[in-house]
Amino acid sequence: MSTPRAFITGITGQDGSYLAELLLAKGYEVHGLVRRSSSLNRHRIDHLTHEERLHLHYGDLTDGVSLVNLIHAIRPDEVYNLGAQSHVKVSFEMPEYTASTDAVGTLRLLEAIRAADLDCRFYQASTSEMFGATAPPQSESSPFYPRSPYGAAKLYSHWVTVNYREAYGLFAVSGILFNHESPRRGENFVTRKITQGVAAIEAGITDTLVLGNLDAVRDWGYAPEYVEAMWRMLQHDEPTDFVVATGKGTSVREFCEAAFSHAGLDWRDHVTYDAAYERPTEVDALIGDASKARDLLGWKPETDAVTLAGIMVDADRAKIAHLLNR
Ligand code: NDP
Ligand code: GDR
Repeated sequence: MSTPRAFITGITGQDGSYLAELLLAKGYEVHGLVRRSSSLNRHRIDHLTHEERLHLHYGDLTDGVSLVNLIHAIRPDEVYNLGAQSHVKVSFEMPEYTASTDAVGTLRLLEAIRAADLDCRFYQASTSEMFGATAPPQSESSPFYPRSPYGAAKLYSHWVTVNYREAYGLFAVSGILFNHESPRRGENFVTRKITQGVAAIEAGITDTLVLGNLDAVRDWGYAPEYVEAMWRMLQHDEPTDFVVATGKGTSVREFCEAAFSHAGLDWRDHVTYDAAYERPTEVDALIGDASKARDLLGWKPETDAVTLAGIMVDADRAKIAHLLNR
């Protein structure tokens, strides 16, 4: 059997880096899309760049020509579309760019696959943000009600993925993933902001952490487990969409409490509020029902939010200790 070939957009992001690791370990040839920037931004995959089976290509989801050329040249067996402007609050400040990347970008990629007449499997990184105002628990059959330009853009991509499956028979699936975190999480998402804050407070670098809405409830899982679910979706015998979640809701306040107490600190002594971190429309509560993934893919989460907070605090502590050289 020939070496399977995967193409990942968003390979420099949290999920892309874990997925690249997983696929390389499974023997894949992995091709990743990287964006040109004035200084290199590949710290999450630096440890993989010695791999002979890893190939990085310049391109952008807003540049259809680059996608057409790459898909034509690589001829992947599996495409994972993880690239996105993924910050909900930023999407209110950059709605048009968010739509171009997170909505039309998916269409551009699907059209590139169609133009190349490829028999390949396609994974779309859909999100619990598409449920938005719909009350939990949310499953594959819950109604969508996005509450941000990000959620609305992702909803377009979700439906266009379904449509390409139905219209052209493409093996295209949408993974509706609930929040998942790790030590590689971007610093301006709330979990990482909290765990970095805890490590900095403990090291005496700062004394306060400024946050917005503490009442929001999210279903936080561990990112390495979630990329395994993505891969399983593309190995399934039929293309169908899946919710991936832990099924347990935790408020931002509770996550704070867990992270601070892991370091022997009381969050109430350090956390202050700034309305600047609120969103024009908030998503109050997301808690997923992943029974379908459990039943059809044999996937189940292993790490709960409190354990996750501990893993992330320990990683941020180690980073600070390394920086301070102690
Ligand atoms: P990150 O923000 O960590 O990574 C996003 C990736 O997309 C980066 O590699 C980034 O490149 C790339 N990217 C951004 N804009 C473009 C563009 N215009 N063209 C090409 N690539 C681009 O996200 P995550 O890894 O956390 O998430 C992966 C995907 O899953 C995203 O689509 C996200 O919306 C979705 N998702 C994430 C969830 C989560 O909880 N993490 C939950 C549900 C869905 P660069 O490094 O150059 O910025
Ligand atoms: P989310 O993640 O919007 O759920 O999107 P984020 O961590 O940004 O926010 C979670 C909740 O925390 C509240 N919050 C704050 N958020 C940030 N970023 N910074 C703060 O200081 C702060 N204070 C309180 C927010 O209001 C919100 O309620 C993530 C992204 O990964 C998306 O790409 C993905 O699709 C969804 O998860 C599922």
